[in-house]
Amino acid sequence: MAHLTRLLRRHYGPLKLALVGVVFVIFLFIMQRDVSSGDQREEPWLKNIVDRKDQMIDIMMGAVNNIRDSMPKLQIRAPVQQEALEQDTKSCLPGYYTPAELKPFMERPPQDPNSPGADGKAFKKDQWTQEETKEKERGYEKHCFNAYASDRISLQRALGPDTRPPECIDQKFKRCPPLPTTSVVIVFHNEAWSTLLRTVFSVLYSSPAILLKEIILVDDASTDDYLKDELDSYVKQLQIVKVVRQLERKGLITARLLGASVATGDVLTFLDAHCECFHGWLEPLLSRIAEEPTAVVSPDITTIDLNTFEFSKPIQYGKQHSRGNFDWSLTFGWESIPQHEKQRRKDETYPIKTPTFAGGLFAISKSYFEHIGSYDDQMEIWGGENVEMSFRVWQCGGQLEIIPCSVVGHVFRSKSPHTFPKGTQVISRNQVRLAEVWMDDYKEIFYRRNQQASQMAREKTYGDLAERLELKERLHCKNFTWYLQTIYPEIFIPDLTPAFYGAIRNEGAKRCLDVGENNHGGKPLIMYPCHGMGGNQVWNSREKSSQGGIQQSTPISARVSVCAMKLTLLLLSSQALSHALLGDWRKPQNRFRGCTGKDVPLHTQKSLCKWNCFIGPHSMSLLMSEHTPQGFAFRDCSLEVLCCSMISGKQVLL
Ligand SMILES: [Mn+2]
Repeated sequence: MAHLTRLLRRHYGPLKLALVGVVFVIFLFIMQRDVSSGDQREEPWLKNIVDRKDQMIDIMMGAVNNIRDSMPKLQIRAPVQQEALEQDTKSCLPGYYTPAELKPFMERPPQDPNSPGADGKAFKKDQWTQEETKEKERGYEKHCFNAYASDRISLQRALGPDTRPPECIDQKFKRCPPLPTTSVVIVFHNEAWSTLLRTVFSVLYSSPAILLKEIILVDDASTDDYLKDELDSYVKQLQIVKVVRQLERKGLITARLLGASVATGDVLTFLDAHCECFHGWLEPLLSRIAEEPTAVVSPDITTIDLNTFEFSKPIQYGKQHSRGNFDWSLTFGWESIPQHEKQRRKDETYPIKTPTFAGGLFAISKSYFEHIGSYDDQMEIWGGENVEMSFRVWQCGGQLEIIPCSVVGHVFRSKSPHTFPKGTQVISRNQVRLAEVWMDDYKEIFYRRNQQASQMAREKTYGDLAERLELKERLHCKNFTWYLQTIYPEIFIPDLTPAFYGAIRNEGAKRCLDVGENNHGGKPLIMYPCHGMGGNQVWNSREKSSQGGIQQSTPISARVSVCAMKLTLLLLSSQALSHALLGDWRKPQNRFRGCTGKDVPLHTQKSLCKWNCFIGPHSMSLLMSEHTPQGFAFRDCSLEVLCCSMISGKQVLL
């Protein structure tokens, strides 16, 4: 038996293995018969039987493990996990890192509490000479933030005491598996000297020396002289800071790929060029990646005021967190985290799952970054890459998280100071690329909202997608329905194939019915100049309906009949709309009426253009915007003339 065990514990080729298997089954059969025949025996034998059973289980377990080990691996896992395992065996002391072990790469010099912006406070100045005002204005013009203030705040400024929640401050990090090292990659283009260097110093002063492999500054073809030789020689003194340069302006995506290609750390940490890192920002990010190598983690991004450079410090208790989302224009946004996610988190050290991420500041295992397809390198300049990566990471088996104990400040600007060398259509192009690869049929909802994108998709001018589609195939990524249902079930999904959609234009005023800003239902609608870009002016019919009449119409009456059809649809779909929403609009007195006060028979096409507006508290439209799950009530006569026509819809020919 021992001989057999020894045999089984060694590795075998498939043939030998099969042979061993057969022998083993026969052996089991004999043993089993032996054991069951023993069942009838008397007491003294019982112990013997139990022993034999134990032995048999041992042998079986040994054999099972042995066979499993010798099987070819059917699934390809992220290579990073194996690397992490290797590290485990290399050097893994028990217990937790001590503060001494995690001491920063550089010690901050003593701070003058009265210096401008000290401890993260706001820069203040009351008296301005003409010269200073000019300088300030130039700064705003060039950088879209107060560079005058930034230039006067110490590059080494500290951010005051650690104000994070206590569990963040007290968080300990296991030595095993060890925290991975990181390369911090910072892309810049004509960045102000002071913001760029303050970012660098901030990393050096707040990142443990044993974890910070290097800082890589990637110059995306800056044109300012001070960012050339002067920068090169300045960072030499900082030892682990290097500059790599992209000679042609290709944008953030290729610049990051260039940075990643020269990085030597286990983890890539991407930062913007105008950031400041708070106490203990790095360890929680790296610790989460050590624990879950497929996690793509963002810090909690706090605001550095663009006017005063005041750093908004974290609060100890009761912080209301946000997570990333997107709308059907594929624009990234923030929202409060839903109740179920709040309940899952026991304290602030728990990550927050997020459907999308801002994409400016995050950390990812370098090998996982490569495994998951880094970036779509045919995306240009900027825009859409964060949403692309969000969908890709989730759909292909990773996770996107915000780590609240990691706090990094960022100067949020209200507009971009940079030019788009090929115009802003590159954003649409990037978005079409991501929609085509990751969104399946849901891409149509996006195309309805973005005419430019829709045209690119039709004309196939978005470049070659073969590599990205191949990646999706190779990684066995899940579809977009799965993403929506599992990762972002809270999202409102408009009809995939509405009977009608488009803008609703007031023919007299040439203005369009518009959802208005930040209107997620409940606010009145507005009339706004028609921009033809979709966005807040996209309306869908709520239900599919095969209404006739349009084809036979002359262009003018077609316009009218669309209105008629919408209203007819309203009647038809009334069962589908909730009563709360509808009120009692079906009562004759609550039907649409002209401003003359006369009832307008809904089926009379001719009379529609005489309408001035919809009135009455329960006047409803069956149309819904793509923003909100509910139809809107036209409550207000000031909506101007609503003799409308659908424009830019697929089935409406005007
Ligand atoms: Mn930025």
